[in-house]
Amino acid sequence: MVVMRDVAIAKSEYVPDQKAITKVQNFEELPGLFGYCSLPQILQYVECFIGPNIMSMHTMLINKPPDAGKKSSRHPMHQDLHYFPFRPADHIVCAWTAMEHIDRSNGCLVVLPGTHTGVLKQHDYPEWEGGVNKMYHGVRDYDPSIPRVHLTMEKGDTVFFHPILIHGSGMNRTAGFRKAISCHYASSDCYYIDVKGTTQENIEKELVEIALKRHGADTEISLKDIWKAKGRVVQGGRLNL
Ligand SMILES: O=C(O)CCC(=O)C(=O)O
Repeated sequence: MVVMRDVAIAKSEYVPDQKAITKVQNFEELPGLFGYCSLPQILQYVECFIGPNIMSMHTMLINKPPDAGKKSSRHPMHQDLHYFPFRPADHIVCAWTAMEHIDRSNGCLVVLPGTHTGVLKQHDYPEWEGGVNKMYHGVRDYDPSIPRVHLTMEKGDTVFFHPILIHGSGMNRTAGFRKAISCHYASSDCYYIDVKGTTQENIEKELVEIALKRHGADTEISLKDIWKAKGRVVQGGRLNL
C-alpha cells in the first residue's frame, strides 16, 4: 500500500501525519477496501466496456484534504493512460465512486468531454507556485477552449471513464476531507508495451525509482514488474497481463 501526503500540509503540520494524507494507493491486500473492486454493481458496467476477463490494475482511496491555502489540493488535468504501460486504451476503464456529496466546493472531478477520442499527450509537473503533489503530472498543450464539465455527485454515485479522457479535480475549499474510491480495470487480454522513447518515460523513471527505494537499489525492477505485481483478476481469467 502506498500512502501519499499533501505537499503543503505535510510541510506545515506540527505532527506530520494523518491530516496530510491525500491518498492511499494499491490496497489490493486489504479485503475491506478491495471488496469495492469486485462489487457486481460495478463489474456489470465494467464488462460492458472491456469484456468479461477483468483485472483490477490500480486502486485508490482519495482523501482530498481541506486546502492549506496553497491550492495544492487541486489535481492537474491529465490522462490516466500516461501512468499505464499496457494497451489497448479501449480495454481499460476507471470506476470512480463518490463516498459523500461532492461538488465544486470540495473539489469535484472536472472533465473535458470528448477528449477520450484523442491521443495520449505529453505530461509534466505543472509549475504551480504552491507546489505540486508527487506524481500529479499534468497534461501539456490541451485545448483550453473545450468547455469543462464539473461532476456533482452524491454518495455512491459512480462514473466510468476512458483512460484518454482529460480530467482533474478542483481545490477543496471546505473544512472536511473529500473522499472517493476508484479502481482502474483492464481486460486481461491487454498487453504490456515498452515505454522507452515515448512520452511515458518520465513516469517510468519516477515509478521505478520509488520501487527501488522500497526494495533496495540493487534490485532489478521494471515498470512491467510493478504492474504485474499489482494486477488482480476480479472476473474471468488472466490472459496476458
Ligand atoms: O479524485 C480526484 O480528485 C482525482 C483523481 C484522479 O484523477 C486520479 O487520481 O487520477
